[in-house]
Order: sequence, then structure tokens, then C-alpha cells
Amino acid sequence: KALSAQFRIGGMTCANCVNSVEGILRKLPGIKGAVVALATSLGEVEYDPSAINKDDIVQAIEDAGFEAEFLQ
Ligand code: 9UX
Repeated sequence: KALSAQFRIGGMTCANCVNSVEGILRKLPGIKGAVVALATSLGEVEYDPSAINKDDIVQAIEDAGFEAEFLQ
């Protein structure tokens, strides 16, 4: 079953950043959906916990040059 989790993201300064973060997330295995909002610096992913975990998701975002932290 897919889980959904919210994260705070740092380092996004324009709309293209949003597109690139969403694109990175959507290409990861186990990600069912990803949305990121520039105005609030918040994002939400829907993911399959048997395929990917939160640490992997944070790592992928940080590898792209942003910061990320799950809210819970
Ligand atoms: Mo916009 Mo984001 O020019 O890394 S793409 S700042």
C-alpha cells in the first residue's frame, strides 16, 4: 500500500526548481506521485514503502542540490 508524506524543501528559488524537484522524484522507483509548492516550500510524495524509504527520497533531493526534511 502506498504511503503519503510531507516534506519541507530548501533551496528552491524559481518555478524551474519546482519542476526539477518534481521530475527527480517522479523518476525514482516506488514514487507514485510528487507535488512541490514554491510558495510554501512544502512537498508531498506518495510512495511504496517496500520500494523506497524517506532517507532515499531525501538523498535524491539533496543530490540535486536542494535540502529536504520530512515533517514526521
Ligand atoms: Mo531557477 Mo532553481 O533559475 O535551482 S531552476 S533557481
